[in-house]
Amino acid sequence: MKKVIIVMGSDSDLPVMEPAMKTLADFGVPHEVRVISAHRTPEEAHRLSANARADGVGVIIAAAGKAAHLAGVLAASTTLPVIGVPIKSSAFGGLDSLLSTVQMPAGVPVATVAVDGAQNAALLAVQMLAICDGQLAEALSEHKLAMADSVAAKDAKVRASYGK
Ligand code: RP5
Repeated sequence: MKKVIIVMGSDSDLPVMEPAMKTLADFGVPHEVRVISAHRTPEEAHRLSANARADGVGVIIAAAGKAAHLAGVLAASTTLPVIGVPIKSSAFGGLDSLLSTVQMPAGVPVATVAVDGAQNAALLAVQMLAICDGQLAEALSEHKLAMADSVAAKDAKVRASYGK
């Protein structure tokens, strides 16, 4: 199976991104985690991205905050899908990160999830890998059923408390 690489602009992004690691582990998807900055280590960002396909990577997840150019910079040097996670910042609550990540020029797409949307980034990566992997697709179906069961259980509890 191809692996997923999670790249963060700083180790300060790690607490937000931990659900992504957990989700990939839950689906048995091999993954690596790196701290590489579009601004502080731009050469390493280019090197990782340019070599990612040859290194067995299927999807890149890039998380960054503030002037969050990491996902776009990685997308510039690869034809692999890049999923961007805008990290909530203190000054603008993540709107700065969201716009920096999502507003890519035509020709270089970044699939941007919600601010701090680490779990959805991982699920989207799994869904991309599942295009050509029946077992992974089956695991995703089971995950959806489990989510529906959990909502049904909450519904039953609320109805029992408040009637109807
Ligand atoms: C971004 O700046 C990082 O992705 C992080 O979200 C933010 C702050 O980084 P640190 O100053 O905590 O290293 O590049």
